[in-house]
Amino acid sequence: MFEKLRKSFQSFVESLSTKQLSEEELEEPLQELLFSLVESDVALPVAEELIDRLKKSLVGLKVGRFSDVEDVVKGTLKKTLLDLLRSAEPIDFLGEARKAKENGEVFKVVLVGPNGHGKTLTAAKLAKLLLSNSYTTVLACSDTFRAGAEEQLEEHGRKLGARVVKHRYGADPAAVAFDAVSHAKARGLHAVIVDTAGRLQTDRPLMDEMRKIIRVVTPHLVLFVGDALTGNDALDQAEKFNSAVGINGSILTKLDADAKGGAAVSIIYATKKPILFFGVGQGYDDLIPFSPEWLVERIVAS
Ligand SMILES: Nc1nc2c(ncn2[C@@H]2O[C@H](COP(=O)(O)OP(=O)(O)OP(=O)(O)O)[C@@H](O)[C@H]2O)c(=O)[nH]1
Ligand SMILES: [Mg+2]
Repeated sequence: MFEKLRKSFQSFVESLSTKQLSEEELEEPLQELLFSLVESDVALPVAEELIDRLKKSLVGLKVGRFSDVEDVVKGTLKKTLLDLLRSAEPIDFLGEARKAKENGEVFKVVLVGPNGHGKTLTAAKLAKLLLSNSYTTVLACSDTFRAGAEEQLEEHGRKLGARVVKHRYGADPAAVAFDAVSHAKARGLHAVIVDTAGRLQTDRPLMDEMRKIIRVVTPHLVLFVGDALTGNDALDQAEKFNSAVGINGSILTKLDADAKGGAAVSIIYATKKPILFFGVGQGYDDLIPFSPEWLVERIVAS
């Protein structure tokens, strides 16, 4: 995870050595950092913004006689990254579940995203998280489109001990979601996670279908599930889904297989919506709650 990004920042820090940083001295290392960030899947406008902010904080910075240039540059780098990552208000997933419960509501979450990025497995991971925090949870199979989707979710439900609501293939996905919510209400269950069909952001009828699900369910959270391995593509899709259906935040999957890590930084900055979790494997517990501090500690080595 994040090896490439961490290396980019480390090389930048090591390239600066003088006690007072001038614009000329910074020029080349900043350019290097820019290229290296883009290679690590940080989207160009995001990388440029970061470089710009870094330059503003570093030019003319006088490093005290007894302090280490490396520490000072690292500190500035961390602060700049944190500011960038904090441009989105964080969402506490379990906190939202608790609030819904206190209000006597079923906690409703809809997962959206392109096909294959990890929605179904993430739905199961979220159900596991809720179940282990004593929230009884229903999984709604609103993917009535892809062959095998229902069996896949049912298998997860069986392993987790969560009820799965489904209709026949080809049925209206919004009706499935609605049924799942009614079922939860009728039985006093706490949460519903709606798994939807993977779709391309350009696919209008499917986007309309997604809007219908959201209109019918009125979810507390609509979360975009994006595959970190697809880099800038995940970012592009997150932006498109956000403008098409409106998302509250993202979950970035397959971080365990992604050595670059730039998508995480970009997705927050570009959507101005927080990341709630990182998916880091195929097990139900391979879900890490996200915080800007956690990410910065990993990409700027102490
Ligand atoms: N290594 C790893 N694999 C993951 C992660 N999340 C999902 N996967 C795998 O990615 C593949 C696709 O995941 P799904 O959950 O089926 O993706 P989906 O978005 O529901 O796909 P569609 O239903 O076709 O749209 C599966 O093989 C998952 O096991 C993760 O965090 N790490
Ligand atoms: Mg799926």
